[in-house]
Amino acid sequence: MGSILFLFSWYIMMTIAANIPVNGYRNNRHQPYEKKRSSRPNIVLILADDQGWNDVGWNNPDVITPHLNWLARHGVILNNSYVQPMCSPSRAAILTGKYPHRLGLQWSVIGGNQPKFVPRKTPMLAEKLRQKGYRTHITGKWHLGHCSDDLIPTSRGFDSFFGILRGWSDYFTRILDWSQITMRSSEQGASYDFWRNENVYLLQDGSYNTDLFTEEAVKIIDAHDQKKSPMFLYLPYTSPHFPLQVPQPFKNLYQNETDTKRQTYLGMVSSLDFSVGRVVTALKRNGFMDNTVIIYLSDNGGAQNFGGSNLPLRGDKSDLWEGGTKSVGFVYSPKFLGQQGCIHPGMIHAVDWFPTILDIAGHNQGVLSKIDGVSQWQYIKQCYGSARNEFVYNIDDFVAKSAAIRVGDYKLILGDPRVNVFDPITNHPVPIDPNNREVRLFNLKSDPSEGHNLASEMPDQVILMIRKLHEYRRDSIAAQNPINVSPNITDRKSVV
Ligand SMILES: *[C@@H]1O[C@H](CO)[C@@H](O)[C@H](O)[C@H]1NC(C)=O
Ligand SMILES: *[C@@H]1O[C@H](CO)[C@@H](O)[C@H](O)[C@H]1NC(C)=O
Ligand SMILES: *[C@@H]1O[C@H](CO)[C@@H](O)[C@H](O)[C@H]1NC(C)=O
Ligand SMILES: [Ca+2]
Repeated sequence: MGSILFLFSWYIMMTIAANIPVNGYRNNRHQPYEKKRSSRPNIVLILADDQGWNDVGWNNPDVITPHLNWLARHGVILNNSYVQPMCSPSRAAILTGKYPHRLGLQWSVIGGNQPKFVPRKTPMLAEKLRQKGYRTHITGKWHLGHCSDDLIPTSRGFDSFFGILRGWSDYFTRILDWSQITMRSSEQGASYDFWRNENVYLLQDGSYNTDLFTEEAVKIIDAHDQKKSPMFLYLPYTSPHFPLQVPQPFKNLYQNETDTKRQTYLGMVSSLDFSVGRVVTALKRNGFMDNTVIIYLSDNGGAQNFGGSNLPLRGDKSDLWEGGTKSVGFVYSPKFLGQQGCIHPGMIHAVDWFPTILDIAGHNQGVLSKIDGVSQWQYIKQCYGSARNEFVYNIDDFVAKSAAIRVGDYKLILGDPRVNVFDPITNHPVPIDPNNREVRLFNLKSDPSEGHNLASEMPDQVILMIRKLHEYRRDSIAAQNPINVSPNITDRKSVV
Protein backbone atom coordinates (compact mmCIF):
# COMPACT_ATOMS: atom_id res chain seq x y z
CA MET A 1 0.00 0.00 0.00
CA GLY A 2 2.81 2.37 0.98
CA SER A 3 4.54 1.82 -2.32
CA ILE A 4 1.31 2.52 -4.22
CA LEU A 5 0.92 5.79 -2.35
CA PHE A 6 4.50 6.65 -3.12
CA LEU A 7 3.94 5.79 -6.75
CA PHE A 8 0.99 8.10 -7.02
CA SER A 9 2.46 11.04 -5.24
CA TRP A 10 5.32 10.68 -7.68
CA TYR A 11 2.82 10.46 -10.51
CA ILE A 12 1.15 13.70 -9.49
CA MET A 13 4.56 15.36 -9.32
CA MET A 14 5.30 14.16 -12.82
CA THR A 15 2.01 15.65 -13.89
CA ILE A 16 3.06 19.01 -12.53
CA ALA A 17 6.59 18.69 -13.85
CA ALA A 18 5.31 17.85 -17.30
CA ASN A 19 3.90 21.33 -17.60
CA ILE A 20 7.22 22.98 -16.80
CA PRO A 21 9.81 23.35 -19.56
CA VAL A 22 12.58 20.82 -19.07
CA ASN A 23 15.84 20.07 -20.80
CA GLY A 24 15.95 17.43 -23.52
CA TYR A 25 17.34 14.05 -22.56
CA ARG A 26 20.62 14.86 -24.23
CA ASN A 27 21.27 17.73 -21.85
CA ASN A 28 20.53 15.63 -18.82
CA ARG A 29 23.67 15.55 -16.69
CA HIS A 30 22.61 12.14 -15.39
CA GLN A 31 22.90 10.80 -18.91
CA PRO A 32 24.23 7.26 -18.53
CA TYR A 33 27.33 5.95 -20.20
CA GLU A 34 26.47 5.70 -23.87
CA LYS A 35 26.89 2.28 -25.38
CA LYS A 36 28.44 2.21 -28.82
CA ARG A 37 25.51 2.37 -31.12
CA SER A 38 24.58 0.62 -34.30
CA SER A 39 24.33 2.95 -37.28
CA ARG A 40 20.60 2.38 -37.67
CA PRO A 41 18.13 3.68 -35.11
CA ASN A 42 16.02 1.59 -32.78
CA ILE A 43 12.37 2.02 -33.63
CA VAL A 44 9.73 1.85 -30.91
CA LEU A 45 6.20 1.84 -32.30
CA ILE A 46 3.60 2.30 -29.56
CA LEU A 47 0.00 1.77 -30.58
CA ALA A 48 -2.88 2.72 -28.31
CA ASP A 49 -6.16 0.88 -28.84
CA ASP A 50 -9.29 3.01 -29.34
CA GLN A 51 -7.82 6.20 -27.87
CA GLY A 52 -9.92 9.10 -29.14
CA TRP A 53 -8.99 12.53 -30.40
CA ASN A 54 -10.16 14.08 -27.12
CA ASP A 55 -8.34 11.51 -24.98
CA VAL A 56 -4.78 12.88 -24.88
CA GLY A 57 -3.46 15.73 -22.76
CA TRP A 58 -2.39 17.91 -25.67
CA ASN A 59 -5.91 17.95 -27.10
CA ASN A 60 -7.74 17.94 -23.77
CA PRO A 61 -6.08 19.31 -20.59
CA ASP A 62 -8.43 17.24 -18.37
CA VAL A 63 -6.71 14.05 -19.53
CA ILE A 64 -3.71 13.23 -17.33
CA THR A 65 -0.97 12.01 -19.69
CA PRO A 66 2.22 13.74 -18.46
CA HIS A 67 4.67 11.37 -20.15
CA LEU A 68 2.88 11.41 -23.49
CA ASN A 69 2.52 15.20 -23.27
CA TRP A 70 6.22 15.61 -22.61
CA LEU A 71 7.22 13.40 -25.53
CA ALA A 72 4.68 15.00 -27.85
CA ARG A 73 5.70 18.54 -26.91
CA HIS A 74 9.39 17.76 -27.38
CA GLY A 75 8.78 15.86 -30.59
CA VAL A 76 6.52 16.29 -33.59
CA ILE A 77 2.77 16.15 -32.92
CA LEU A 78 0.95 14.50 -35.84
CA ASN A 79 -2.17 16.58 -36.38
CA ASN A 80 -3.31 15.23 -39.75
CA SER A 81 -2.68 11.52 -39.34
CA TYR A 82 -5.24 8.91 -40.35
CA VAL A 83 -5.92 5.26 -39.62
CA GLN A 84 -8.68 2.77 -40.41
CA PRO A 85 -11.81 2.88 -38.22
CA MET A 86 -11.20 -0.47 -36.49
CA CYS A 87 -8.40 -2.60 -35.07
CA SER A 88 -7.51 -5.31 -37.61
CA PRO A 89 -7.67 -3.19 -40.77
CA SER A 90 -5.66 -0.42 -39.11
CA ARG A 91 -2.95 -2.74 -37.86
CA ALA A 92 -2.85 -4.45 -41.25
CA ALA A 93 -2.40 -1.11 -43.03
CA ILE A 94 0.36 -0.04 -40.64
CA LEU A 95 2.29 -3.32 -40.88
CA THR A 96 1.91 -3.95 -44.64
CA GLY A 97 1.69 -0.50 -46.26
CA LYS A 98 -1.43 -1.68 -48.11
CA TYR A 99 -5.01 -0.49 -47.93
CA PRO A 100 -7.30 -3.07 -46.28
CA HIS A 101 -9.43 -3.32 -49.44
CA ARG A 102 -6.37 -4.86 -51.10
CA LEU A 103 -5.97 -7.38 -48.27
CA GLY A 104 -9.60 -8.46 -47.93
CA LEU A 105 -9.73 -6.75 -44.53
CA GLN A 106 -12.04 -3.85 -45.42
CA TRP A 107 -14.98 -5.25 -43.47
CA SER A 108 -14.98 -5.13 -39.63
CA VAL A 109 -12.27 -6.92 -37.60
CA ILE A 110 -10.95 -10.45 -37.18
CA GLY A 111 -13.51 -12.06 -34.88
CA GLY A 112 -12.27 -14.12 -31.97
CA ASN A 113 -13.34 -17.33 -33.71
CA GLN A 114 -12.87 -16.24 -37.29
CA PRO A 115 -10.33 -17.74 -39.68
CA LYS A 116 -9.50 -14.37 -41.22
CA PHE A 117 -5.99 -12.90 -41.63
CA VAL A 118 -3.44 -10.80 -43.49
CA PRO A 119 -2.85 -12.78 -46.71
CA ARG A 120 0.10 -15.10 -46.33
CA LYS A 121 2.04 -13.74 -49.30
CA THR A 122 1.87 -10.11 -48.14
CA PRO A 123 5.25 -9.02 -46.72
CA MET A 124 5.00 -7.52 -43.25
CA LEU A 125 7.08 -4.83 -41.56
CA ALA A 126 8.91 -7.00 -39.03
CA GLU A 127 10.03 -9.42 -41.76
CA LYS A 128 11.51 -6.56 -43.75
CA LEU A 129 13.25 -5.13 -40.69
CA ARG A 130 14.61 -8.51 -39.73
CA GLN A 131 16.10 -8.81 -43.21
CA LYS A 132 17.84 -5.51 -42.49
CA GLY A 133 19.42 -6.96 -39.36
CA TYR A 134 16.92 -5.68 -36.81
CA ARG A 135 15.91 -7.64 -33.72
CA THR A 136 12.11 -7.59 -33.77
CA HIS A 137 9.78 -7.86 -30.78
CA ILE A 138 6.08 -7.48 -30.20
CA THR A 139 4.47 -7.22 -26.80
CA GLY A 140 0.73 -6.52 -26.75
CA LYS A 141 -2.13 -7.30 -29.12
CA TRP A 142 -1.72 -8.91 -32.55
CA HIS A 143 -5.24 -9.18 -34.07
CA LEU A 144 -3.99 -9.95 -37.58
CA GLY A 145 -4.75 -13.66 -37.76
CA HIS A 146 -4.56 -16.46 -35.22
CA CYS A 147 -6.23 -19.50 -36.77
CA SER A 148 -3.04 -21.30 -37.78
CA ASP A 149 0.61 -21.32 -36.78
CA ASP A 150 1.88 -19.56 -39.89
CA LEU A 151 -0.21 -16.45 -39.16
CA ILE A 152 0.96 -15.55 -35.67
CA PRO A 153 3.69 -12.95 -34.93
CA THR A 154 6.66 -15.33 -34.73
CA SER A 155 5.75 -16.57 -38.23
CA ARG A 156 5.48 -13.04 -39.55
CA GLY A 157 8.84 -11.53 -38.80
CA PHE A 158 8.94 -11.19 -35.02
CA ASP A 159 11.75 -12.79 -33.01
CA SER A 160 9.54 -12.71 -29.93
CA PHE A 161 5.87 -12.34 -29.06
CA PHE A 162 4.32 -11.77 -25.66
CA GLY A 163 0.64 -10.93 -25.48
CA ILE A 164 -2.78 -11.65 -26.91
CA LEU A 165 -3.66 -12.84 -30.40
CA ARG A 166 -7.24 -11.56 -30.66
CA GLY A 167 -9.06 -8.25 -30.31
CA TRP A 168 -9.39 -8.03 -26.55
CA SER A 169 -9.46 -10.01 -23.34
CA ASP A 170 -10.13 -9.40 -19.69
CA TYR A 171 -7.18 -7.36 -18.34
CA PHE A 172 -6.89 -9.53 -15.21
CA THR A 173 -8.02 -13.04 -16.22
CA ARG A 174 -6.90 -12.84 -19.89
CA ILE A 175 -10.15 -14.51 -20.96
CA LEU A 176 -12.25 -13.25 -23.85
CA ASP A 177 -15.90 -13.64 -22.92
CA TRP A 178 -18.49 -11.60 -24.78
CA SER A 179 -21.09 -11.97 -22.07
CA GLN A 180 -18.82 -9.73 -19.94
CA ILE A 181 -19.31 -6.85 -22.37
CA THR A 182 -23.11 -7.14 -22.53
CA MET A 183 -22.70 -6.92 -26.24
CA ARG A 184 -24.84 -9.41 -28.08
CA SER A 185 -22.68 -11.23 -30.53
CA SER A 186 -22.61 -14.24 -32.76
CA GLU A 187 -19.43 -15.20 -30.95
CA GLN A 188 -20.02 -17.79 -28.28
CA GLY A 189 -17.87 -19.17 -25.56
CA ALA A 190 -15.13 -17.86 -23.35
CA SER A 191 -11.49 -18.70 -23.80
CA TYR A 192 -8.07 -17.78 -22.54
CA ASP A 193 -5.75 -15.68 -24.72
CA PHE A 194 -2.19 -14.95 -23.63
CA TRP A 195 0.94 -16.25 -25.31
CA ARG A 196 4.68 -16.33 -25.20
CA ASN A 197 5.82 -16.96 -28.76
CA GLU A 198 3.85 -20.02 -29.97
CA ASN A 199 2.81 -21.25 -26.55
CA VAL A 200 -0.04 -20.49 -24.20
CA TYR A 201 1.27 -18.46 -21.27
CA LEU A 202 -0.98 -19.29 -18.38
CA LEU A 203 -0.95 -16.61 -15.72
CA GLN A 204 -3.66 -16.56 -13.09
CA ASP A 205 -2.13 -14.15 -10.60
CA GLY A 206 -4.55 -11.29 -11.24
CA SER A 207 -1.87 -9.06 -12.74
CA TYR A 208 -2.93 -6.34 -15.18
CA ASN A 209 -2.21 -6.88 -18.88
CA THR A 210 -0.98 -3.33 -19.48
CA ASP A 211 1.66 -3.84 -16.77
CA LEU A 212 2.65 -7.23 -18.19
CA PHE A 213 3.25 -5.75 -21.65
CA THR A 214 5.27 -2.94 -20.11
CA GLU A 215 7.40 -5.20 -17.93
CA GLU A 216 8.15 -7.37 -20.96
CA ALA A 217 9.10 -4.29 -23.01
CA VAL A 218 11.45 -3.14 -20.24
CA LYS A 219 13.07 -6.60 -20.13
CA ILE A 220 13.54 -6.55 -23.91
CA ILE A 221 15.15 -3.11 -23.77
CA ASP A 222 17.42 -4.07 -20.87
CA ALA A 223 18.53 -7.24 -22.67
CA HIS A 224 19.12 -5.56 -26.02
CA ASP A 225 22.70 -5.32 -27.23
CA GLN A 226 23.01 -2.24 -29.41
CA LYS A 227 26.50 -3.13 -30.51
CA LYS A 228 25.14 -6.14 -32.33
CA SER A 229 21.95 -4.90 -33.95
CA PRO A 230 19.25 -2.27 -33.89
CA MET A 231 15.84 -3.12 -32.44
CA PHE A 232 12.26 -2.81 -33.61
CA LEU A 233 9.96 -2.89 -30.59
CA TYR A 234 6.26 -2.96 -31.46
CA LEU A 235 4.09 -2.19 -28.45
CA PRO A 236 0.42 -2.48 -29.39
CA TYR A 237 -1.21 -1.92 -25.99
CA THR A 238 -4.82 -3.01 -25.53
CA SER A 239 -5.62 0.15 -23.54
CA PRO A 240 -7.97 1.96 -23.42
CA HIS A 241 -10.08 -0.59 -25.38
CA PHE A 242 -12.87 -2.35 -23.43
CA PRO A 243 -13.36 -4.08 -21.03
CA LEU A 244 -13.25 -1.01 -18.80
CA GLN A 245 -10.79 -2.17 -16.14
CA VAL A 246 -7.96 -0.36 -14.40
CA PRO A 247 -6.25 -0.53 -10.99
CA GLN A 248 -8.13 1.78 -8.62
CA PRO A 249 -5.37 4.38 -8.08
CA PHE A 250 -5.58 5.37 -11.75
CA LYS A 251 -9.34 5.71 -11.54
CA ASN A 252 -8.84 7.90 -8.48
CA LEU A 253 -7.03 10.44 -10.64
CA TYR A 254 -10.46 11.33 -12.05
CA GLN A 255 -12.56 11.61 -8.92
CA ASN A 256 -14.45 14.56 -10.36
CA GLU A 257 -15.57 12.63 -13.44
CA THR A 258 -19.24 11.77 -12.91
CA ASP A 259 -19.59 9.42 -15.89
CA THR A 260 -18.25 6.18 -14.41
CA LYS A 261 -17.39 4.68 -17.81
CA ARG A 262 -15.44 7.80 -18.72
CA GLN A 263 -13.77 7.77 -15.32
CA THR A 264 -12.46 4.23 -15.78
CA TYR A 265 -11.56 4.86 -19.40
CA LEU A 266 -9.51 7.92 -18.48
CA GLY A 267 -7.85 5.90 -15.71
CA MET A 268 -6.85 3.40 -18.41
CA VAL A 269 -5.45 6.23 -20.52
CA SER A 270 -3.36 7.39 -17.55
CA SER A 271 -2.17 3.86 -16.82
CA LEU A 272 -1.10 3.61 -20.45
CA ASP A 273 0.71 6.92 -20.05
CA PHE A 274 2.42 5.62 -16.93
CA SER A 275 3.54 2.54 -18.89
CA VAL A 276 4.97 4.67 -21.69
CA GLY A 277 6.91 6.54 -18.99
CA ARG A 278 8.41 3.25 -17.77
CA VAL A 279 9.41 2.26 -21.31
CA VAL A 280 11.07 5.64 -21.90
CA THR A 281 12.90 5.36 -18.57
CA ALA A 282 14.27 1.98 -19.67
CA LEU A 283 15.42 3.43 -23.00
CA LYS A 284 17.16 6.27 -21.15
CA ARG A 285 18.74 4.00 -18.55
CA ASN A 286 20.31 1.94 -21.32
CA GLY A 287 21.59 4.99 -23.14
CA PHE A 288 19.39 4.30 -26.17
CA MET A 289 17.56 7.59 -26.39
CA ASP A 290 20.19 9.10 -28.62
CA ASN A 291 19.64 6.42 -31.21
CA THR A 292 15.92 5.77 -31.06
CA VAL A 293 12.79 6.95 -32.83
CA ILE A 294 9.54 6.61 -30.87
CA ILE A 295 6.28 6.65 -32.82
CA TYR A 296 2.98 6.86 -30.97
CA LEU A 297 -0.42 6.32 -32.63
CA SER A 298 -3.93 5.17 -31.84
CA ASP A 299 -5.32 2.44 -34.12
CA ASN A 300 -8.73 4.15 -34.44
CA GLY A 301 -10.95 6.70 -32.75
CA GLY A 302 -12.48 6.42 -29.29
CA ALA A 303 -15.58 4.26 -28.68
CA GLN A 304 -18.13 6.51 -27.00
CA ASN A 305 -20.10 3.62 -25.52
CA PHE A 306 -16.92 2.56 -23.72
CA GLY A 307 -15.86 5.95 -22.38
CA GLY A 308 -13.94 7.37 -25.35
CA SER A 309 -14.39 10.84 -26.85
CA ASN A 310 -13.50 12.26 -30.23
CA LEU A 311 -14.81 15.77 -29.71
CA PRO A 312 -14.91 18.10 -31.54
CA LEU A 313 -14.71 15.57 -34.37
CA ARG A 314 -17.86 13.86 -35.60
CA GLY A 315 -18.33 10.13 -35.25
CA ASP A 316 -16.97 7.16 -33.42
CA LYS A 317 -14.78 4.10 -33.57
CA SER A 318 -15.99 1.85 -36.41
CA ASP A 319 -17.16 4.59 -38.74
CA LEU A 320 -15.78 6.64 -41.58
CA TRP A 321 -16.29 10.02 -39.94
CA GLU A 322 -13.21 11.90 -38.74
CA GLY A 323 -13.83 10.74 -35.16
CA GLY A 324 -13.29 7.15 -36.22
CA THR A 325 -10.31 7.72 -38.48
CA LYS A 326 -8.26 10.74 -37.39
CA SER A 327 -5.59 9.46 -35.02
CA VAL A 328 -3.76 11.12 -32.19
CA GLY A 329 -0.03 10.67 -32.46
CA PHE A 330 3.51 11.99 -32.32
CA VAL A 331 7.08 11.11 -33.21
CA TYR A 332 9.80 11.67 -30.62
CA SER A 333 13.51 11.45 -31.25
CA PRO A 334 16.03 13.92 -29.78
CA LYS A 335 18.59 12.81 -32.36
CA PHE A 336 16.84 12.38 -35.67
CA LEU A 337 14.11 15.02 -35.87
CA GLY A 338 15.07 18.31 -37.47
CA GLN A 339 12.23 20.30 -35.94
CA GLN A 340 11.13 19.55 -32.39
CA GLY A 341 8.30 20.86 -30.29
CA CYS A 342 6.01 21.52 -33.23
CA ILE A 343 2.68 20.48 -34.68
CA HIS A 344 2.96 18.70 -38.02
CA PRO A 345 0.15 19.60 -40.41
CA GLY A 346 1.19 17.10 -43.09
CA MET A 347 -1.31 14.48 -44.27
CA ILE A 348 -0.30 10.96 -43.24
CA HIS A 349 -2.17 7.69 -43.65
CA ALA A 350 -1.68 4.39 -41.78
CA VAL A 351 -0.27 2.78 -44.95
CA ASP A 352 2.62 5.27 -44.84
CA TRP A 353 4.16 3.79 -41.68
CA PHE A 354 5.49 0.70 -43.44
CA PRO A 355 7.67 2.66 -45.91
CA THR A 356 8.36 5.44 -43.36
CA ILE A 357 9.71 3.02 -40.77
CA LEU A 358 11.74 1.20 -43.42
CA ASP A 359 13.10 4.59 -44.50
CA ILE A 360 14.16 5.32 -40.90
CA ALA A 361 15.86 1.91 -40.91
CA GLY A 362 17.79 2.83 -44.05
CA HIS A 363 15.85 0.57 -46.41
CA ASN A 364 16.03 1.53 -50.07
CA GLN A 365 12.55 2.78 -50.98
CA GLY A 366 13.00 1.84 -54.63
CA VAL A 367 12.68 -1.86 -53.87
CA LEU A 368 9.31 -1.49 -52.16
CA SER A 369 6.68 -2.38 -54.69
CA LYS A 370 2.94 -2.90 -54.74
CA ILE A 371 2.30 -0.90 -51.61
CA ASP A 372 0.00 2.09 -51.13
CA GLY A 373 2.13 3.93 -48.59
CA VAL A 374 4.81 6.53 -49.18
CA SER A 375 7.61 7.49 -46.81
CA GLN A 376 6.76 10.56 -44.76
CA TRP A 377 10.08 10.63 -42.92
CA GLN A 378 11.57 13.74 -44.54
CA TYR A 379 8.31 15.65 -43.94
CA ILE A 380 7.97 14.52 -40.35
CA LYS A 381 11.59 15.55 -39.70
CA GLN A 382 10.98 19.04 -41.04
CA CYS A 383 7.49 19.17 -39.45
CA TYR A 384 5.97 20.44 -42.66
CA GLY A 385 4.59 19.13 -45.94
CA SER A 386 3.49 15.68 -46.98
CA ALA A 387 4.27 12.96 -49.48
CA ARG A 388 0.55 12.69 -50.30
CA ASN A 389 -2.46 14.85 -51.12
CA GLU A 390 -5.10 12.10 -51.08
CA PHE A 391 -5.94 8.77 -49.46
CA VAL A 392 -8.69 6.17 -49.25
CA TYR A 393 -10.57 5.91 -45.92
CA ASN A 394 -12.05 2.60 -47.01
CA ILE A 395 -13.64 0.83 -49.97
CA ASP A 396 -16.00 -2.01 -49.15
CA ASP A 397 -17.94 -3.19 -52.19
CA PHE A 398 -18.77 -6.50 -50.55
CA VAL A 399 -20.49 -6.18 -47.17
CA ALA A 400 -21.15 -2.53 -46.25
CA LYS A 401 -21.05 -1.26 -49.83
CA SER A 402 -19.60 2.03 -48.69
CA ALA A 403 -16.49 4.04 -49.46
CA ALA A 404 -14.77 7.28 -48.53
CA ILE A 405 -11.87 9.20 -50.00
CA ARG A 406 -9.89 12.34 -49.22
CA VAL A 407 -8.48 14.67 -51.88
CA GLY A 408 -6.84 17.84 -50.57
CA ASP A 409 -9.26 19.47 -48.15
CA TYR A 410 -12.24 17.51 -49.47
CA LYS A 411 -13.72 14.28 -48.19
CA LEU A 412 -16.35 12.22 -49.97
CA ILE A 413 -18.39 9.53 -48.19
CA LEU A 414 -20.60 7.18 -50.21
CA GLY A 415 -23.18 5.04 -48.45
CA ASP A 416 -23.48 4.15 -44.77
CA PRO A 417 -20.51 5.69 -42.90
CA ARG A 418 -20.52 2.91 -40.30
CA VAL A 419 -18.37 -0.15 -40.93
CA ASN A 420 -19.35 -2.18 -37.89
CA VAL A 421 -22.59 -3.98 -37.12
CA PHE A 422 -22.94 -2.57 -33.60
CA ASP A 423 -24.66 0.67 -32.87
CA PRO A 424 -22.00 2.66 -31.03
CA ILE A 425 -24.40 4.02 -28.44
CA THR A 426 -26.77 1.15 -27.66
CA ASN A 427 -24.38 -1.76 -28.34
CA HIS A 428 -27.14 -3.53 -30.21
CA PRO A 429 -26.44 -5.01 -33.58
CA VAL A 430 -27.84 -2.68 -36.18
CA PRO A 431 -27.20 -4.05 -39.63
CA ILE A 432 -25.30 -1.77 -41.95
CA ASP A 433 -27.52 -0.55 -44.73
CA PRO A 434 -25.79 -1.69 -47.93
CA ASN A 435 -28.54 0.05 -49.92
CA ASN A 436 -27.75 3.43 -48.44
CA ARG A 437 -27.05 5.68 -51.44
CA GLU A 438 -26.20 8.87 -49.61
CA VAL A 439 -23.44 11.06 -51.00
CA ARG A 440 -21.68 13.36 -48.59
CA LEU A 441 -18.98 15.88 -49.39
CA PHE A 442 -17.17 17.98 -46.79
CA ASN A 443 -14.46 20.62 -46.81
CA LEU A 444 -12.46 19.56 -43.77
CA LYS A 445 -10.45 22.75 -43.68
CA SER A 446 -13.46 24.97 -43.11
CA ASP A 447 -15.62 22.24 -41.57
CA PRO A 448 -13.46 19.79 -39.58
CA SER A 449 -16.52 18.46 -37.73
CA GLU A 450 -18.31 17.46 -40.98
CA GLY A 451 -21.49 19.42 -40.38
CA HIS A 452 -22.21 20.83 -43.82
CA ASN A 453 -22.78 18.47 -46.76
CA LEU A 454 -21.56 20.20 -49.94
CA ALA A 455 -22.52 17.40 -52.35
CA SER A 456 -25.40 19.21 -54.03
CA GLU A 457 -23.46 22.50 -54.21
CA MET A 458 -20.34 20.96 -55.76
CA PRO A 459 -21.35 18.18 -58.18
CA ASP A 460 -18.12 18.48 -60.21
CA GLN A 461 -16.02 17.85 -57.10
CA VAL A 462 -18.19 14.82 -56.29
CA ILE A 463 -17.67 13.39 -59.78
CA LEU A 464 -13.93 13.99 -59.65
CA MET A 465 -13.68 12.14 -56.33
CA ILE A 466 -15.90 9.26 -57.46
CA ARG A 467 -13.57 8.83 -60.45
CA LYS A 468 -10.60 8.67 -58.11
CA LEU A 469 -12.35 6.07 -55.98
CA HIS A 470 -12.91 3.96 -59.09
CA GLU A 471 -9.18 4.03 -59.80
CA TYR A 472 -8.40 2.83 -56.29
CA ARG A 473 -11.06 0.13 -56.34
CA ARG A 474 -9.43 -1.62 -59.32
CA ASP A 475 -7.09 -3.51 -56.98
CA SER A 476 -9.79 -4.40 -54.50
CA ILE A 477 -10.18 -8.03 -53.43
CA ALA A 478 -13.22 -9.66 -51.80
CA ALA A 479 -13.76 -8.92 -48.13
CA GLN A 480 -12.90 -11.94 -45.99
CA ASN A 481 -15.94 -12.73 -43.90
CA PRO A 482 -15.74 -16.42 -42.96
CA ILE A 483 -18.13 -18.07 -40.54
CA ASN A 484 -17.01 -18.58 -36.96
CA VAL A 485 -15.34 -21.81 -36.01
CA SER A 486 -14.15 -23.41 -32.75
CA PRO A 487 -14.15 -20.93 -29.90
CA ASN A 488 -11.24 -22.61 -28.12
CA ILE A 489 -8.25 -20.49 -29.10
CA THR A 490 -5.85 -22.41 -26.87
CA ASP A 491 -6.51 -25.27 -29.24
CA ARG A 492 -5.47 -23.12 -32.18
CA LYS A 493 -4.42 -25.95 -34.47
CA SER A 494 -7.92 -27.37 -34.54
CA VAL A 495 -9.38 -24.21 -36.00
CA VAL A 496 -8.21 -24.41 -39.59
C1 LIG B 1 -5.30 20.05 -35.69
O1 LIG B 1 -6.45 19.33 -36.10
C2 LIG B 1 -7.65 19.84 -35.55
C3 LIG B 1 -8.80 18.88 -35.86
O2 LIG B 1 -8.94 18.67 -37.24
C4 LIG B 1 -7.89 21.22 -36.09
O3 LIG B 1 -9.09 21.76 -35.57
C5 LIG B 1 -6.71 22.11 -35.67
O4 LIG B 1 -6.85 23.38 -36.25
C6 LIG B 1 -5.39 21.50 -36.11
N1 LIG B 1 -4.31 22.25 -35.49
C7 LIG B 1 -3.29 22.73 -36.18
C8 LIG B 1 -2.30 23.53 -35.41
O5 LIG B 1 -3.17 22.56 -37.38
C1 LIG C 1 -12.27 18.34 -8.09
O1 LIG C 1 -13.14 19.41 -7.81
C2 LIG C 1 -12.77 20.14 -6.66
C3 LIG C 1 -13.88 21.14 -6.37
O2 LIG C 1 -14.20 21.88 -7.53
C4 LIG C 1 -11.42 20.80 -6.88
O3 LIG C 1 -11.02 21.53 -5.73
C5 LIG C 1 -10.40 19.71 -7.14
O4 LIG C 1 -9.15 20.29 -7.46
C6 LIG C 1 -10.85 18.85 -8.31
N1 LIG C 1 -9.94 17.72 -8.43
C7 LIG C 1 -9.46 17.31 -9.58
C8 LIG C 1 -8.58 16.10 -9.51
O5 LIG C 1 -9.69 17.84 -10.66
C1 LIG D 1 -9.13 -25.92 -25.19
O1 LIG D 1 -8.02 -26.55 -25.79
C2 LIG D 1 -6.99 -26.86 -24.86
C3 LIG D 1 -5.79 -27.38 -25.66
O2 LIG D 1 -6.16 -28.39 -26.55
C4 LIG D 1 -7.54 -27.89 -23.87
O3 LIG D 1 -6.54 -28.19 -22.93
C5 LIG D 1 -8.72 -27.27 -23.16
O4 LIG D 1 -9.31 -28.22 -22.29
C6 LIG D 1 -9.78 -26.81 -24.15
N1 LIG D 1 -10.81 -26.06 -23.45
C7 LIG D 1 -12.10 -26.24 -23.70
C8 LIG D 1 -13.04 -25.34 -22.94
O5 LIG D 1 -12.52 -27.05 -24.49
CA1 LIG E 1 -8.88 -0.42 -31.88
